[in-house]
Amino acid sequence: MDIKQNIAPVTSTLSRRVPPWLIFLSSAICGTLLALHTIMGFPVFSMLLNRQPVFAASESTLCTTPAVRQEWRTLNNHQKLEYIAAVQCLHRIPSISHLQGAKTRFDDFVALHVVSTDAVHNVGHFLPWHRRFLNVYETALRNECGFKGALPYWDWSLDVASGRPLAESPVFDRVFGFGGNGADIDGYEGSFGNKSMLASAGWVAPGSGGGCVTDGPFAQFMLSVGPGYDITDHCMTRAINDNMQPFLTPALVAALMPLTTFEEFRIELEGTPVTETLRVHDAGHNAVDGEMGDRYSSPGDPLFYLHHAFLDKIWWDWVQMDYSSRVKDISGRSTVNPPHVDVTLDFELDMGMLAPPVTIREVMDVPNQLLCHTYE
Ligand SMILES: [Cu+2]
Repeated sequence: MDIKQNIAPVTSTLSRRVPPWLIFLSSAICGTLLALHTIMGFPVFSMLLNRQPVFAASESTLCTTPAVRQEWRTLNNHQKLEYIAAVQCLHRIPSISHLQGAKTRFDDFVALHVVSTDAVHNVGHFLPWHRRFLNVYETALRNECGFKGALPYWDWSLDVASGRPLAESPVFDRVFGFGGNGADIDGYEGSFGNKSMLASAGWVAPGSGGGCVTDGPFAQFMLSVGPGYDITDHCMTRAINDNMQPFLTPALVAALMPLTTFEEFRIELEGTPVTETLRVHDAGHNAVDGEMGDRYSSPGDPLFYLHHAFLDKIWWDWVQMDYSSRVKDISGRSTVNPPHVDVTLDFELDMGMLAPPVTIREVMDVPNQLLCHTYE
């Protein structure tokens, strides 16, 4: 077929119908825009073409180079300090969540967890909700605090395997970590909301400390939300507990991998009160204790994100062992109290004012467009 013959009549018809003054005017406008674009480096054309809101645009960017989430002790000192600085930055900038008590962007995440706790624990979407929660936190560190790296994780089973006290873990380093234990409180008996959990687990004795963290980059770190449902200005506390070590062994992590259904996996990972004794999720919280042992306000300790990133990695490792079936496997009740249904891939994960809701389906595969990270 002769292409020229097909195009020629269209062009000539156009030039016959459009008056010359309109062609002149259009080229003048286009020329001005082009000049602005090239001289000022101003994205005139993209501004005119891009009608998407900023948030949606940044979220729909294709995942070409996923952020590699690494274990804390494998980061070099420079990377560790950059991450710590980004968390401190989030703690300086003002809240946007409109959630009660939240003063800073860091508080926003604590406050969202507090109001969501009863809806997102001991349910089928426990792992997907926390995966999205970490994703929104990591995005805030990057977009609002200029963080270039990936959210690190804390593999506490390495500390248990070392045979050393947990307080000697690199995550508790005073310079290249999150600081050490809380100040000693005489007769410390475990933090708010924690005693009944410990009792139902056959009473694991509490650790030491219990007061404010007094050293490292988060010494006297002030929180506005928590403990529990309270809205109080208080310091971040810790009570590192070596009695949790038997619940955090490498063998226990390995024992999760052969479980064949998501239903067994999620229950075995999350722990009490659905299980009778502690599992890696709740034992990890209670090993740091203080703020981290608080069911509601645990994200007040920056270590929350490293602990949950490791739980998220364990889930992803489990999926990869039988990818084609496990990447679609989701189950569990939608609410703790009846009436409840079983969650499906269409179930929505609510992030309040912090980010748009996404479905469980959108967070099942790692890395994908939305999450854009992977684990090392
Ligand atoms: Cu949680």
